[in-house]
Amino acid sequence: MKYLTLFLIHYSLFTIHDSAAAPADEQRVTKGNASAPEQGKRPAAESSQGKRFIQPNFIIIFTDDQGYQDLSCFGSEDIKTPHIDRMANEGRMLTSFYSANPVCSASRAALMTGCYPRRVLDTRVVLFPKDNVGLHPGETTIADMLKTKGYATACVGKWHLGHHPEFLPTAQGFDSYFGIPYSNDMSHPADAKRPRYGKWDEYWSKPKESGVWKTPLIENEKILEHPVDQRTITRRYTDKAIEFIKANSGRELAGQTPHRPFFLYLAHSMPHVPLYLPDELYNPDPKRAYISVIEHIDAEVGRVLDTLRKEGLDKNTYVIFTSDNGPWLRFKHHAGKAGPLRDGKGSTFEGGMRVPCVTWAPGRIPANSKSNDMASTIDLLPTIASIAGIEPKTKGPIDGLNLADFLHAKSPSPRTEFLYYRAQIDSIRQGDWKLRQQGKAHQLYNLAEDIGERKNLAKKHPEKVAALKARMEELNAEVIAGARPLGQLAD
Ligand SMILES: [Ca+2]
Repeated sequence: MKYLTLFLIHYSLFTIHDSAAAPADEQRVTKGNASAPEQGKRPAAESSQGKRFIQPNFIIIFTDDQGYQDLSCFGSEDIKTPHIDRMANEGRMLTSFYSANPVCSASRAALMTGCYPRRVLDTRVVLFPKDNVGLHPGETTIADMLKTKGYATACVGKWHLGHHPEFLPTAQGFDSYFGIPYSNDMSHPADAKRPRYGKWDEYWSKPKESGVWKTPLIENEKILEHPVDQRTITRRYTDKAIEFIKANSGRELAGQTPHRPFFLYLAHSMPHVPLYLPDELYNPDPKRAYISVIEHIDAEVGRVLDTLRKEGLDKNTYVIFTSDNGPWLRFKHHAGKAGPLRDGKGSTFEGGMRVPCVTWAPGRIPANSKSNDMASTIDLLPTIASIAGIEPKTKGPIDGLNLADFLHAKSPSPRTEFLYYRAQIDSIRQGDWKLRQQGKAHQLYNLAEDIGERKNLAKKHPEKVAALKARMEELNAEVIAGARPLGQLAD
């Protein structure tokens, strides 16, 4: 059997490390909800003040290559996103929110583990169908963590942390998986020849030929459809997500669905190229391709939010909408925009990693609020842990910080520093200052005054450059010293 040995090793054999702070809302959490709930009962506990603590649900909606400006509420001039805008009106927009890498796999590893990708994915940033590696199954993902508290967990959409069964979501804490295992421009290894790259107008003109991209659709560990019909995939992800929400809603009316808190990771595979839409939404004008795809995603996000409202879950569910990295600018109207930020996907300028972020939990997260404090996808694991009343037992140290009070607008963000990695580190932000190191050259920007990173102040402030460089090296050395192995298939 080819299956790797590491897959058989139980998590508890690894060093256990308490990495996050105790729950922020102590008075609402008691020992009574420490064990997994019985099937059919929503875990609840009496606090010392007699308030009942209902385990909240969590949904992360993660899009692919969506730019900082690609929502109306983030300033888009041509895309209309009424559903996500409503979410922002009812919730909190974070305008200095960072993905932890400017490309797919590394960004997702960071989101799932609360770690800079250099700590958990080595120097790999994008995994390909020929690769025999993945995120180590011994890592603690958000799903693993929530399972310790009896959560139902589902991953719907693009995974991209290893496509072999040993690395798929069902090996990483998710009860179920429905989605594509890598990007929608990658083919199953049996179809090694990839269509000519970059002819996006041509592909857009032939929507019925979406099958030229031989990307498989996987259910749990098995291929369900190959190639996946990319025209309908965004909608089918949503259908699966809604099915999962309803199955765990605990709706009294039906009396049949079990009461169970849930975690849904809904990772749309677009607007990564190639772009496709359901037939009835198709517009032959290629200049409308990207715009229409985002508007379609927005409508589908609206369906998820409407389901929460209809099922009476809107007061007890956190929804976080964000993107895995900036827009792939060289593909023009098949890509988004990061204005007013500089550059896009693949870059450690702000446009590559600062992404739109809208958080929503009516009655918990204040409505119509906004913050420009620094925060990152790596902070979501400890934040969710805190809100759920869990002290995460991760495989080793993590880099994320607990943002629960910040999300609830009770305190500023505790994040005052952030490291920017591609395969290796090259930048640091500390407060308003950002240092980029490119070979021997340095670029120093004050983001409060120069969000577009146009005015290099390195020569003017050599002492600042030296201090930030030293700090970047110090923090990076900690990450590298604590780096953990990538998951490898046995020979
Ligand atoms: Ca991406």
